[in-house]
Amino acid sequence: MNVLLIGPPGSGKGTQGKRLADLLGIEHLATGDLLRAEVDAGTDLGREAEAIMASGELVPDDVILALVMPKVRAASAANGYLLDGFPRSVEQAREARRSAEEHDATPDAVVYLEVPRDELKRRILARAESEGRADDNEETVTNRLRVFDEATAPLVDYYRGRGLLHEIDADRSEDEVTESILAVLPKR
Ligand code: B4P
Repeated sequence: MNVLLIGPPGSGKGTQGKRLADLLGIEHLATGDLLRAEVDAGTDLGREAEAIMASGELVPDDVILALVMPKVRAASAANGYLLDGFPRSVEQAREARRSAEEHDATPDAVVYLEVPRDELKRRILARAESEGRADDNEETVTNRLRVFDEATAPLVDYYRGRGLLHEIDADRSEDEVTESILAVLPKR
């Protein structure tokens, strides 16, 4: 099964992505984690992405697509993928669809995690205390939420129009959110 997990920063994509991929036996591909690994490894791509991520803007589409699409195709040819944090814009979604259709790797479902704004900020600032991620601070969070509203939120209508969207109330415990997602995924 191939699943896309989208939602604003702090909505629980990383948390649910790991759980669902384990439970479903599919590969967890998180574009944020892939980018942070490139930054840590000091690659050319990592150097290009580092400042962009620290400001809360989106890394350019060509960079993300080159990083993620080969992994998407390989995972789809195996047991499937849980893609967390991608696509981040309608342009990324269109490009990904073109490539996925050629390789029979299109998503079976899209899950959108909904959480009120004040709870998103609370979660991210709580993580700032424990993990110290470069983009988890008050100023960058405000920009990440603005970028989400402008670039990523239009994906909700895009996928609703394609009949793939499941909207989940993610302002609940991690276990409740996981259960709700499992309940809406197509049965295999
Ligand atoms: P990401 O790593 O995807 O960061 P994120 O949106 O903040 O989500 P994350 O998965 O970390 O947080 P989550 O909601 O799980 O991206 C970072 C940056 O990389 C972007 O700003 C961008 O620059 C770049 N990037 C990534 N993908 C890109 C793309 N496709 N195109 C361009 N650029 C891209 O969790 C947040 C916190 O909430 C956690 O501490 C968690 O413990 C907590 N939490 C989760 N569920 C909870 C619950 N039910 N109750 C209470 N707390 C919960």
